[in-house]
Amino acid sequence: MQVFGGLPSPYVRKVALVLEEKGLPWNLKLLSPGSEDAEFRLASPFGKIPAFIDDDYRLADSTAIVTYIEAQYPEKPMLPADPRMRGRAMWFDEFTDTIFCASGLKIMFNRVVAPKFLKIPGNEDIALEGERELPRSLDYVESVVPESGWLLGEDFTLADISVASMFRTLAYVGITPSQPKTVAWYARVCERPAWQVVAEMEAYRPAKAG
Ligand SMILES: N[C@@H](CCC(=O)N[C@@H](CS)C(=O)NCC(=O)O)C(=O)O
Repeated sequence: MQVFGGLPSPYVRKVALVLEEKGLPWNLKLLSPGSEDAEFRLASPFGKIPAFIDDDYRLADSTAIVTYIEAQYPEKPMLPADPRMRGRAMWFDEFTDTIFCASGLKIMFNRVVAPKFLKIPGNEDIALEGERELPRSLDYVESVVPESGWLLGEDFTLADISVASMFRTLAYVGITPSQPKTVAWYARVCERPAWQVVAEMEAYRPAKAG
């Protein structure tokens, strides 16, 4: 299996973590959003990362990719079988993609991706807007994260992967979890072997990254 993109993206890292947790063989083709790489564009018609290939099957969007991986390779499930728990897992994934990432990536894009990776100026007004929006997501996570175990209980799932992946991306802009239950949960995530494999693959290591 091949994943296209860069691991600083919370969406790309999410897919990488699911593949590693499941122990599936995969490799990363490093490229930026909008790349004209032909294989990438066949899988990602709008040029967004991640994109994904499994044999002759191509797909874009982290949630779509994870849904495929889970259905095709059901061992070591990352999505619960129980309907209510599965719905809850998808809620955490969706919350992260559309609320947590929406504010966090305003900061990440304008302070790191644009100036350091794309060599174009970032927009500090948008970064500041992201900073103003971010606390509601951080407070929400603290309100739902358990004292022990994982977001859905005993099983480590996509819910933990999605939320933790965005925290890892925030480390690039110097933001680390600060609320006690979130700090402890994130530390537990960072101890997982799959997390450490993917963290090792990330070339850029912020000082306080997990
Ligand atoms: N919902 C998509 C979001 C993917 C996404 O927006 N990726 C960003 C990088 S973090 C991107 O490719 N941005 C370029 C663009 O929007 O054109 C997913 O879950 O994969």
